[in-house]
Amino acid sequence: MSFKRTLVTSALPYANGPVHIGHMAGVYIPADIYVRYLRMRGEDVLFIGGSDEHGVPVTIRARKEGITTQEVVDRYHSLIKKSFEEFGISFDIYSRTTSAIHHQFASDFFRKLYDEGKFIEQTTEQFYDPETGHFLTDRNIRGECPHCHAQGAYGDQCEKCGATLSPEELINPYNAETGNALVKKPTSHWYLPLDKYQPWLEDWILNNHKEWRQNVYGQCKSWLDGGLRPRAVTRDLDWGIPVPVEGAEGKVLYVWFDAPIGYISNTKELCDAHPDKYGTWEKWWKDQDTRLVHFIGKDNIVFHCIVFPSMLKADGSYILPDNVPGNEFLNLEGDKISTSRNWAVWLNEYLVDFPGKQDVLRYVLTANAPETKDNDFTWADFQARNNNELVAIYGNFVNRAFVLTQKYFEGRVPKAGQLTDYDRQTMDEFLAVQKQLEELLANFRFRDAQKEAMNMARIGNKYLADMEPWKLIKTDPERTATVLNLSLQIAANLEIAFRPFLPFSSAKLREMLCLPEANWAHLGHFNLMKEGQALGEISLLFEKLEDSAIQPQLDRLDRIRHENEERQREEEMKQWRPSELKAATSIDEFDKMDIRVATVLECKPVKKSERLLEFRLDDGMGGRTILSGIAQSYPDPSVLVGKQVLFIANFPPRKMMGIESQGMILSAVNADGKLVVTTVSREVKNGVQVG
Ligand code: B3M
Ligand code: ZN
Repeated sequence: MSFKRTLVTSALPYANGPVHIGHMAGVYIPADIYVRYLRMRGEDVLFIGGSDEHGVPVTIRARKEGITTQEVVDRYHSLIKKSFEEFGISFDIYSRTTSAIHHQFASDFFRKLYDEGKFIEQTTEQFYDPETGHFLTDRNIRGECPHCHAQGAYGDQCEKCGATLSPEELINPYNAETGNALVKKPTSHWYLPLDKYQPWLEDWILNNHKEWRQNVYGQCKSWLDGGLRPRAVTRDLDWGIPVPVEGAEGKVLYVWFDAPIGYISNTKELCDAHPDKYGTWEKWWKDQDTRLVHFIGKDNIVFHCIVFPSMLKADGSYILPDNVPGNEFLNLEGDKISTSRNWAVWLNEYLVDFPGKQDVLRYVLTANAPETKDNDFTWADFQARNNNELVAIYGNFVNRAFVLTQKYFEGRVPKAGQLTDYDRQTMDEFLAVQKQLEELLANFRFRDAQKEAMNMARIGNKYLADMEPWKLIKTDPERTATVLNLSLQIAANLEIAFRPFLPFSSAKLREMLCLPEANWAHLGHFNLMKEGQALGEISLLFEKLEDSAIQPQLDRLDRIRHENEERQREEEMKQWRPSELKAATSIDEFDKMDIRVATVLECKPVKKSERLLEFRLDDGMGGRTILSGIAQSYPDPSVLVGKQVLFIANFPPRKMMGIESQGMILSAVNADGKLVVTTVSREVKNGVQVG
């Protein structure tokens, strides 16, 4: 199918925190590369972005920071918008879902489906906090996990054992924020009957979009195979777009209902403001000649491939996405990126530490784009890619071509003479790589595409190294002129090829080369630089990054890791509740245990064991050795030396790691899981019994 125009959207980030490298690698950089590429090809394209300002995450943030929800979204919307601008994410519009236009548009969208009877209304029992008068969302409900009995499991998941939960399954559910016990109360909501759209979705996706990325297609298939059920599109909340139906007070549109409509309302906002430039919004959303592409992360796949298309289909007047390039996740130094745990590289902070180095981050994130599987960002890789690729290949080539031209030809593009076979071969190689590059870009394979752009720079580098103009100049100035002419032509081509990926460096290079306006159609031409034309001022495209620039980043992450461990400990202590009493026992049973007191003479880790400590005890009976699995709780075991401890003296000896253990030292298991050795409150004789 051929299209007249392309409408590109990128997921609307929640305005509950700044943007981090995971968002950039998964969504915004790939979308931006694609859009820049299409624009350079002269295609009609719109790039829509905006902040997602409704939903529970922003309200949680507001309560945490003690400010109003509006203040939260205002703060983060500006911060996010600024970061996108600073990193050259070239939206045609970046708006927000609290805008009046969006509220009206989303409200009308709902109302039309409501009037046409596209929703079903259902009453269900939901958890309610009688003290605050609020219904609670799954995430705001906590309680005891029915599987592992950990305290503080969430209404949707237990973080201890990983089980997926529904709030009904929690034992003693309570309001996560107030701690109040919850009751069930009936409430009615509107549902989009996704089951009705199932056959249509199956045909549309499974039969007609086999070309979608495997991860996206696969997720859709598993949702469809599992059978779709009606999905609530309203919520009991006081933050959001009011449900435009009489008697629905206190209810708002579900955030995942209004947010994707934000793509449309933002398009409308743009088109209404500049009708001459962009035409009508309907042209972009209702004309079959428009191709719609959604850039998203993997957690958003179901909403963009199943829920939103069903909403559009229910309305009936909209086009549907042609492709949904969904990415997997980017990790940071081996751990999942997390806003709440501050485990991220934030864009605003990055620019403070690496001012002007937007393209380095863009490059590294694209090189590690999680296109087919989760991927990892590490600072070591960041440094290596900067030094070994951007500096050593691309930057080095451009710099040499430039410096040599200045040195031998007074900074003017030298005249090209007769081309040799090797020159032609170099150009052919370049053209072959270009073909690859274009194919990869068209297929959303940006990571490999960028590799090909770097391969173009490699071709230039190799050409210079093979031709050795610095030697050639002594014997053959004319041939040197040709070599440098071709090198400068290659440099001009690199400016074009890298422009979608590294827009800032390309702008810099364009200025250095004094390159006249060039677009994608000029790529592959080796006459872009005119003979005799003066070059501009030289500057370095990229700079080497020393270890001293990277170390502070690693130190910061270490600090955060430590803080998180501390916080998790505190959280566990807070959530702790005593375990249930064991079944009744008797004094006779207890009497069988021979518990005594001993003084710790020596206490040291057992070699090759992460768990075991070896105790040498004065038990008043000639001494004994006991091994105890508490090493994790005592990083410095010497603190136990001299303490009087309780131990079971009549366990049969047991060999572990080649050492015989003669009994068991008693420890209390603290709320954070750490073991604390028990001791006596006043000195007693070693060997006395406890009873
Ligand atoms: N705000 C979720 C997210 O940021 C959501 C995307 C909305 S796209 C319409 O991952
Ligand atoms: Zn559990």
